Amino acid sequence: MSLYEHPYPSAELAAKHPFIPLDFERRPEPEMLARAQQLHDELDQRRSVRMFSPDPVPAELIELAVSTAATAPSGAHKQPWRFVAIQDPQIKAAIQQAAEEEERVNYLENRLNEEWQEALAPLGTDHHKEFLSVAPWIVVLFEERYEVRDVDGEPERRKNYYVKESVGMAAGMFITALHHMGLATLPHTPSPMAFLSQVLERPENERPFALFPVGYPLDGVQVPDLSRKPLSDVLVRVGSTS
Ligand code: IYR
Repeated sequence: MSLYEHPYPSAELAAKHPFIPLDFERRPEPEMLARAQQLHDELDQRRSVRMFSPDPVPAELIELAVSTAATAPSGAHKQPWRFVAIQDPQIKAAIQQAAEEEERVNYLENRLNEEWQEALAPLGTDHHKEFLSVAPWIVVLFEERYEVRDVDGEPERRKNYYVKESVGMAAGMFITALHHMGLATLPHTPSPMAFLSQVLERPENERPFALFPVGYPLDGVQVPDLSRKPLSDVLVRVGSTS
């Protein structure tokens, strides 16, 4: 079989799951380098912020960020993600209250062990989470552990694959999309997060993965003076080079 033929062994399967030509443009290497450098420099500017401006952000921008995140690859193309976007001040306040209660136990009743507290010290975090009601949007990302399909009027469970990996990749693309359009966020994982399912009335097959306040950074906000690991600490090359 040549590369250009359909990979399925039978015409029946090929008809059921058709393939189409890939839309892909090869670029000259100098252009590739310039684009790669530009994206790197842009993303290197990204910082998580914990203080937001209350200025409104149009829903269309949130929709575009979610659409971009939903281009992520996923196990067996199951797309096991659900983004819940909240603007309603009452729901945001309810989320803040529940998150702060969980984090109060973490920080003040030592549910975070000593090593963890030490790791968090440079970030200056505590159990107060004002950003949850100040930011104009909260987006909660849920992972769909399984799919519920209607089969002849009966709900049937279909397993999703590599759910955490898939949803993690979508989360990264969501953060990238927000930064690229000029918005800030903070991946927040109030722990435990089960209260989000109740407050947002999500079904049994969905589990909270992470929560993102989204908005503009508060004017004059400061961020921890952090540096990123150098390439030599994050990239290992093995074997001979060509
Ligand atoms: N979820 C807690 C603790 C926390 C954990 C990590 I990992 C951070 O990078 C920051 C905070 C909280 O949000 O306070």
